[in-house]
Amino acid sequence: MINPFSLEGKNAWITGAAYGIGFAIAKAFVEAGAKTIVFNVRHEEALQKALEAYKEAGISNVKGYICDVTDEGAVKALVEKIHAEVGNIDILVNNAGIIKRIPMHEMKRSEFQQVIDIDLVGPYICASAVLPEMMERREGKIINVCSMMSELGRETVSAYAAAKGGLKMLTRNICSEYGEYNIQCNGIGPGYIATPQTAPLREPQPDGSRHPFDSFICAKTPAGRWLDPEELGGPAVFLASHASDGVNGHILYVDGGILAYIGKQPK
Ligand code: NAP
Ligand code: GCO
Repeated sequence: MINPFSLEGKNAWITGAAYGIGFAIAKAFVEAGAKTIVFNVRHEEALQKALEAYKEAGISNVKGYICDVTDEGAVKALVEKIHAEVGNIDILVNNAGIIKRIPMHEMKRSEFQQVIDIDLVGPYICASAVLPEMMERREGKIINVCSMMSELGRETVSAYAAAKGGLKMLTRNICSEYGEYNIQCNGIGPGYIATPQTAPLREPQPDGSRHPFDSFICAKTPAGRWLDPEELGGPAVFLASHASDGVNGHILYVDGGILAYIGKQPK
């Protein structure tokens, strides 16, 4: 009896998986039997640090490369290198992303563009690079890391929300255009996760009190807490495995119920 959730023999490329959500997804994939994890970062120092972290986590079937997801030539070269050194790319997780928290009317065009380039154009570049081989093999999994901001807005994150909203529709369009090749493209929509990206929103105030945003998010989450990156592992394994072969164009929100909840009434 084949376990539909197994990733045995599968190679997964998780962009930006040096730490945070991508690193947690990589660990979950390895636990599900993945053959090789590939990740990419922008700088040598981050690469060495990440390889150390994988080693400390007991993960040896991992290869790291330097590649900026916005650099089309570098991405195409990386995909060729992965094919030569690792083999097929069975699973692509478009995880790499940044956020800039600046009031829109104060945000420079270049700042807005940088978020769009990394969070939306990057996934387009990486997916376009892996699709030809997946089409040839008539099999593949693409998982785009979306966000609460694929559905909701908030002050200061206009570029990020525009990118993540676009990423939701890019996910649906890849599903529509490539489903006939037995390629499933889905999104995973984390809620508020405790990673370096959200650290500024959780830092205690100078007087030692809780960051107001920390209290706000806990009031907006039914469980009253931030989620851990590891809580994304199971849903990501599901979307990467044959268990989800019938799921396509779906955004699987892993938000602890934020999107379903009006928020805890202040006492
Ligand atoms: P993170 O801790 O900031 O990690 C982001 C990773 O992406 C880092 O390894 C970073 O490497 C890499 N990266 C950034 N720009 C890159 C580029 N141009 N090329 C290659 N790698 C690049 O973020 P995270 O919290 O783990 O978030 C991961 C993904 O989940 C992002 O897409 C984020 O938008 C999304 N997300 C996060 C949350 C949350 O609450 N944390 C919730 C929903 C969605 P460097 O060290 O080079 O910057
Ligand atoms: C923010 C946070 C969020 C999270 C995540 C929510 O400033 O509101 O950074 O954007 O990163 O995307 O799902």
